[in-house]
Amino acid sequence: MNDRADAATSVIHLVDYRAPAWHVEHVELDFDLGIDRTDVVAKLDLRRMANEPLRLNGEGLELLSVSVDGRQLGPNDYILGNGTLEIAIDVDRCVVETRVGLRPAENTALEGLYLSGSRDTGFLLTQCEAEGFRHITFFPDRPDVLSKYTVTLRADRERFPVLLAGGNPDGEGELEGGRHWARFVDPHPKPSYLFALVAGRLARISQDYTTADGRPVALHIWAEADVIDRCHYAMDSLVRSMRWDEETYGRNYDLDVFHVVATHDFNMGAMENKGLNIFNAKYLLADADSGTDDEYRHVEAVVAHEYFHNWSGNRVTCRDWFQLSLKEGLTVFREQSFSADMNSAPLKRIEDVALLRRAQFPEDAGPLSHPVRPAEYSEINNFYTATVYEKGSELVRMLAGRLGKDGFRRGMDLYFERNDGDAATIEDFLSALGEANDIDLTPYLAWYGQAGTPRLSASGQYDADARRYTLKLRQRTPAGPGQAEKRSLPIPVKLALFATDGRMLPLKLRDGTGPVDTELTVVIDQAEATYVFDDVDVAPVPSLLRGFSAPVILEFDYAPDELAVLLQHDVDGFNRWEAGQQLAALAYDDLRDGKQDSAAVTAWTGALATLFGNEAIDDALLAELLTPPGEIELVERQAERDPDRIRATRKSLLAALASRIGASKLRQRYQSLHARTTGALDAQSQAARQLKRRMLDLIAAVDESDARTLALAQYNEAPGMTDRLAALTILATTSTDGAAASIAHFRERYADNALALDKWFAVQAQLPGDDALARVQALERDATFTLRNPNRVQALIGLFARANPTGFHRADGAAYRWLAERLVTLDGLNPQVAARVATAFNGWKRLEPVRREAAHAVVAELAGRSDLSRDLTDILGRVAL
Ligand code: 0A1
Ligand code: ZN
Repeated sequence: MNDRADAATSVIHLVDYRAPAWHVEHVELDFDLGIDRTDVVAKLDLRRMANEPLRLNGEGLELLSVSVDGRQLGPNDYILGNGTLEIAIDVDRCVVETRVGLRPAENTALEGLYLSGSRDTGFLLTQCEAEGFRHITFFPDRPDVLSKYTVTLRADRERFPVLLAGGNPDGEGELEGGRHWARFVDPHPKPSYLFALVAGRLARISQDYTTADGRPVALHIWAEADVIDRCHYAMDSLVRSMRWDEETYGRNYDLDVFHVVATHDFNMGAMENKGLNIFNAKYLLADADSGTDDEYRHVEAVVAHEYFHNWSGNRVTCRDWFQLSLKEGLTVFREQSFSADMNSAPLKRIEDVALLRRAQFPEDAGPLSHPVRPAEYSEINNFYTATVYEKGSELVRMLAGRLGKDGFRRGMDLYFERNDGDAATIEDFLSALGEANDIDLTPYLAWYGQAGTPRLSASGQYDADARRYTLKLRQRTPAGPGQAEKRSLPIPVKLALFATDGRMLPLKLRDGTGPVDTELTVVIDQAEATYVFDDVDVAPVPSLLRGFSAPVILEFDYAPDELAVLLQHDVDGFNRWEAGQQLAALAYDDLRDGKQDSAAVTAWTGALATLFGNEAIDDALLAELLTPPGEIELVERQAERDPDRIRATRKSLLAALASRIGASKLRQRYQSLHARTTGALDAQSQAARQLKRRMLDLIAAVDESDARTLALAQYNEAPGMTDRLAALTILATTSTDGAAASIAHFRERYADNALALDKWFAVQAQLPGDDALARVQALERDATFTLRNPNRVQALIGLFARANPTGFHRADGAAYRWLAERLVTLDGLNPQVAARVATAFNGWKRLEPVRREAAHAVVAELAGRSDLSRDLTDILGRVAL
């Protein structure tokens, strides 16, 4: 487990890819499980593919013995070191058997085999993606080595009554001394990163399922007894996901059992291990008393995501880790489509694009910027990024849009058929999609290799005499780390033209083919392109990039009134919201610059005040429309960032909106929503809660004491967590001292609920202002705080650093220095989590000068250390550049 900096400099390049020299056709694993000590025997059935010695990966393993075809090797028969075991072998087929010892209870990195929970009651589990399997046994730990697995687990029956591994069950029985065994056979060849086992005391809920092609499947969700009742929504989501993949992609599940396990100790969201998905409890548990509406949607989405990996990731896997987005971008796209089908499609699109802008755009604009398919890496764990996942999904969405629904399905069928049971590349994906449709998609490959968010600038000109509208588009991608010159990309721009009265105009594109419609998509694949529309009656307002048809930053010099037209009338729910966001941003700039009579402020607040009274708009969309860009998005738009100023200006923006609508109307709306609030989970009830929350925020912007009165009543009467947490947040943000009683009450009420306690830490970690750091330091001393639990670390330290701009970016740099100390301690326990938290330093170069200097000093000092993990060293090295 010792990754310390010796390996920090080794960089792996995509162009160096070579096929594996040895295949493992079959692997037999035998585990003798114990918390302090686990022994693993691995028998690898090997076949030579190239004339090279056998090199197996293995890290942190105590090697007990090794044999080749039954012959024990002595220490001179192999080379052990630097994370590999090398054996010279002169036959083409052989069986290599190794025996190793592991120490699960000492594994705080949560990679390989580790203990979740306490020694007395916790359970053992594994996490192998990306390179965790080498912490379990010696193996060619790379995704293009696919093998059939037979796994036998042995353990004390009392301490480990439940024994699980991926694949189908293949027998179980008693052993001497109160021990027992269970065996699992997986008929589908898989890479080592998809291996998993779980052992311990776990409760379960179960459901029978029959696939569309007639296979009966036993579905089991496992969790510790105190939380098993909170797994029913996950089961419901699983069944819906399985049906959806059958109906939408014709993909059926392919084993007799499907296990899902919840753990509180997990570095990421969840993991798609074949037949044995393992979830961070945060994304599996949901109950009315402690789960928010957002969390229900996340559970639904993550359950679907992991299930969909069974085809996009497991049956067709990645040739190497550079292709990570092949499975992740595609699976995020599938998951997003599923959620859109289950909920409201336009709202889902708004949520996804907002996330892309909040997480991926900043990543792509700073020193950690990398292509969706990186060309090199030193630590693959650091590439499970918003770029690989979210931007990767946007690329699949563009391809799907280009092919249309039926064409995309044809392409996906061919992709699965051709690559089933294999390790594939992005090229394989594009060629299958293209060939199934007789379309050359290779130009889209450029999107995968080029980092940075492209800028698309547009300008329009109307000639009233000629009744002609001319639209000019230009594209440019800014230079980034290691990529100075950028190519032009194919950018699909879905567009419509509106008259100022809200009518959509027919689009007669000169030289265009196809019937005249009110919406069409043009693809600009050069630096510049011009489109001429004939027979245009009136000067139009263009609605561009509808549905966010490409992951770019659109620059169009809209007048405030034009944006107001789109905000009022655009039928594309996403673009309607987008027009409001653009308009709010213009209003924000005016307020920041102290402009008294701002046309943008008037247009924005006026349009929203009108929409506020429009009964035809549903509550959820209205709530979104009434939300201006958040502090993080606003920070991104500024050349030099001063978080205090951004926060203050955003507050005045909210105040302007609230006064325009009027406090009494806001209050009335709040009250009528409140009167019909229940804890019900249907879309309408959720939308009502969301809008109610908006009302409270807006009321707080003009009358804090009124907002506090309403929030206190809401906190006390809340039928569920969504209302309770929203009220607590308002109380704590408007007066932390005044919220002390509610904060203490919440802590007491949820003392035994780890996920609810995380929310308690999270709310307080995000409270703005000068005393934020002291508050976070006090919270660190709470008896329930620990650096050993990733969720707790993210709730307090991660959110403080990433989601509390005024608190973290103190001008005196004290929070930067504090974070640096925590990172060093955390790194000694869990390098992956330390590296993730450290990405909070990503944007330091664009801070205003005083903060920039303070951040730079801390980052440079940290980056200069030689005692940190490869994970953290890699992030710091890139951030410091
Ligand atoms: N493949 C998982 C994400 C994941 C990646 C790495 C992990 O451990 C380091 C764990 C999970 C997914 O996309 O859901
Ligand atoms: Zn995934």
